[in-house]
Parts: sequence; structure tokens; C-alpha cells
Amino acid sequence: MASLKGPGEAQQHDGSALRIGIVHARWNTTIIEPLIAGTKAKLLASGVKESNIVIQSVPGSWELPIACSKLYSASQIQSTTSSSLGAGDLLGSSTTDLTALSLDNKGSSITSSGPFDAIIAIGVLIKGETMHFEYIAEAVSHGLMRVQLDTGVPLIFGLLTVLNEEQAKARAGITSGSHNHGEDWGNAAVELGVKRREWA
Ligand code: DLZ
Repeated sequence: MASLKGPGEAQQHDGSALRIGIVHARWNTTIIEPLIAGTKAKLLASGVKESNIVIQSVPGSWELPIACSKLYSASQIQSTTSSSLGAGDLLGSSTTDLTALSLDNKGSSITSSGPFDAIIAIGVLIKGETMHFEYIAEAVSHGLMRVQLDTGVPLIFGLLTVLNEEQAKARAGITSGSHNHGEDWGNAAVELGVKRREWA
């Protein structure tokens, strides 16, 4: 029987013309990595070209909104100047020195250009003994929504806010029989990327 939860039967959308950004936190890396893998697998399965998937990391989830905002505005600048965009140090870069940077953390540059059709923000917040979790979860959620509405680029909410590691593993598809939520985020990015072009 189909599960009550979840986005329903995956809709098929052609992602072959899309350019997708993934910005992920490095905190809780063992959970983050399978989530990125699940996200990427669905992007590729929808036809998104590997060269059109740009992955950038930041230290923690707190940094996700500013990084998504910068990544998007940098890609817009690139589309108007046709320069080679980079963002190895995305948060520290000014709009004038973008050409000197490289777009992923390993120093490779991207060959494609143009603004992103969707950006996926991935982070894992695990509740501790203090109020830290509540403050970050709320601020980051609001921040990501703000970036999405301010820029008009669909921003997929890949922020897990869980009470313990077990819950995190179960949402990253690590525990037996569990579902990798990254797959849903990849599908959502393609659907929204395609729809955004239709809405334009
Ligand atoms: C400091 C912190 C803590 C305690 N927990 C998490 C977490 O569970 N998940 C996460 O993504 N980041 C965490 N961080 C780091 C903050 O998000 C942020 O990177 C730092 O406070 C520096 O701004």
C-alpha cells in the first residue's frame, strides 16, 4: 500500500535543460553524504547533465541561506557577463572577483553558464541539550524561504531537523528499509525548475 506521507507518485519531468545548484552543510557529514548522493541520483535520472549540477559546501546549516543567495546571484551575473563563474569561497567573494574563483570545493570549474533553475539546500540539524537547535532550525527555515521569495528561484528545503541520530539515519536511507529524502529533493528541484520556466 502506498505510504500516506511523501510527495506521492514521482512525476516525470525532463531536466535535460536545467541547471541545478546544491548547497550543503558539512556538519553531520555521514548523514549529509547519502542525502547528496540520493539527490544527485534523481537529478541525473531526470536528465540533468552532470556538468549542470554545481555542488558547494558551507560549514553548517546556519550558513545555508547566505550561500544559496550568493550562489544564485553569482550565476545571474555570470549569465549577463558570460564570464567563468566560481565560488570556492562563496561567502567571502565579492561580485567583482567571481572570475578568479572555482565553483566546487575541489577547484574544478563549470563549463555551463546561466542562472540556476533551482537550488537545493541540504543540512542536518540534530537536537542537542540546549536551545541551539530551535534557534538555528527556525532562522534557517525562514532564511531559505526569504531567499526563495526574494530571488524567485525555487529553493528546495533539504534541511533535516531531527531529535537524534537514528531519526537522521532513517531519513538518509541508511537504516534498513528507510527512504532517502534526498531523492525527493532531487525530484522536487527538477519539477520546480521546469515549472519555473513555464511560469516565466
Ligand atoms: C554549531 C552547530 C551545532 C551545535 N550543531 C549543528 C548541527 O547539528 N547541524 C549543522 O548543520 N550545524 C551545526 N552547527 C554549526 C552552525 O550551523 C554554524 O555553522 C556555526 O554556528 C557557525 O556559524
